[in-house]
Amino acid sequence: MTVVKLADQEIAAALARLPGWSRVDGRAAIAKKFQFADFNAAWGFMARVALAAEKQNHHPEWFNVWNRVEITLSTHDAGGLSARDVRLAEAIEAIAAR
Ligand code: H2B
Repeated sequence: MTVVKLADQEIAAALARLPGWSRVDGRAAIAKKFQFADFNAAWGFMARVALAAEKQNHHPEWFNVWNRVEITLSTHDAGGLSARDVRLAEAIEAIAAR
């Protein structure tokens, strides 16, 4: 399925509404580092994000060490950033804010 890539301006507009998210150097991706009280909280967050990702059929690249979770979003089907990354980032923000 063809996925439409976002233009630079659209990415900038989306990032303005997504605090803490920024473009990744050297690749078409956005990323954010989250920190929680402990592993239990980080894992609970990851479990919720995993369910949202599966629902959206759009999946994060992520890295966890104890209470830290680093998330990178990119659309490999598009070879760039798409509205799917923005939608998942918005869902992740809603989960983190709970
Ligand atoms: N996740 C991400 N991050 N990018 C994709 O292009 C993507 C995905 N594509 N999850 C989906 C699954 C695709 O590979 C399946 C076949 O629908």
